[in-house]
Amino acid sequence: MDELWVNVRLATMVPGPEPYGRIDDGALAVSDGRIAWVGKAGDLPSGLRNGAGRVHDGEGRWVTPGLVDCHTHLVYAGSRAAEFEQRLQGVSYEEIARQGGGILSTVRATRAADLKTLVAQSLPRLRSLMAEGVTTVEIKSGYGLEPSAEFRQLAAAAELSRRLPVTVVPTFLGAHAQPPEYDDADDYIDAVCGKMLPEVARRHLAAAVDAFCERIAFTPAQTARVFEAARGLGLSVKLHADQLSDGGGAALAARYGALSADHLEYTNAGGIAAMAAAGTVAVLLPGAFYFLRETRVPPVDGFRRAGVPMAVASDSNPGSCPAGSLLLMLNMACTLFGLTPEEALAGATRYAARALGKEMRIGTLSAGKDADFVLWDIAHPAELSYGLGVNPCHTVVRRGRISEPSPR
Ligand code: DI6
Ligand code: FE
Repeated sequence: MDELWVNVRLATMVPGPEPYGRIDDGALAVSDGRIAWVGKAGDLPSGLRNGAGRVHDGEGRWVTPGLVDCHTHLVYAGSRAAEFEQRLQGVSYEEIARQGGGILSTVRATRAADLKTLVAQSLPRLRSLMAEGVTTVEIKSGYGLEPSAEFRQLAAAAELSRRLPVTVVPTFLGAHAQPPEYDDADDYIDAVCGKMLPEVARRHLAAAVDAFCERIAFTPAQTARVFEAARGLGLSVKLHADQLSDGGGAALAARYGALSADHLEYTNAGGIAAMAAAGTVAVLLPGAFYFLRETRVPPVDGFRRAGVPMAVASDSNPGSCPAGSLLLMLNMACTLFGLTPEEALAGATRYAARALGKEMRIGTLSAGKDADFVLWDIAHPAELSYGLGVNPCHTVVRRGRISEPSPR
């Protein structure tokens, strides 16, 4: 049965002459979980108006596409608050990692957790994002670093999508750190490529493969091996690139046709040009920049000039950004990185969808796409980037159905 939403102001996020793809006095028709029609209420075909099974009055609220968080590590066990205290005393993130803390401390906790515990600890993190209108979330593995624990993280991500009204896009990040039982990183990369990736592909455990290319993680050559294997199995790739140093990660990602390259604080001009040519999305993670008290900002102007689309994501993870809010990231993208509020919102809708290879299904209010949208108590869409710790979310609709608010 078709449903109709009327008396709404639409920020469709479809590019065009109107900022935010704005349509005042809009209407939106939903059929079978998809957007059947969207536009000015006055243009609504009479068949849709008269045939609607139910009409919802938006009471003048703004409606945006459901938010898309295209980069998270939210399935893990434990906390790194003690490490945060250490960092505040002056010990760097890299030093902590080299001492066997950092990612490896979360690996120890995650390996020790069973599926039930992992799901229970991850649920509130996901609920917190969803309470602000997130309807699609990417979740990476990477805290197992051995087949059973990596696959358990991906199983937990799948279980979250069964428990909550949210679309989960799983990513395999086996090449996140060198596990303690390996002396040689290349031997571990052998295991990732030879054992884990084929199973990920065969069991459809993840849609894409990510890696951490950095001084404290894997070299460009090791990353390239992971990408070769992934592409050979028909899996998409993406990369944690140039976060703490310029390792040529952006260009490497582009060379393999990556969906996205993420972080990018140290990306150079060659990397920007390569991303533009390859159509690779730049995923900006201002929360990690903030939480690690970094000083080098990503080359946002360069991305703009080259026409590289920019997404904004939470990076929700225990070490560099224990975030439960994507709206806060929109604010930080503006205040710390210089995005406009419109760019920030496009970064959490349209371009985040593209970073997940899902731009045909989600990311804008367009006929034919999934009916994932949010009604907001705001006077202007810039307010979504303006507030700090403010949640103006009124109603979330996913695949045409109103999501019941769930406790955080
Ligand atoms: N870069 C990050 O910011 C996260 N992973 C990565 O490759 C941090 C992960 C962590 O510190 O636990
Ligand atoms: Fe990350």
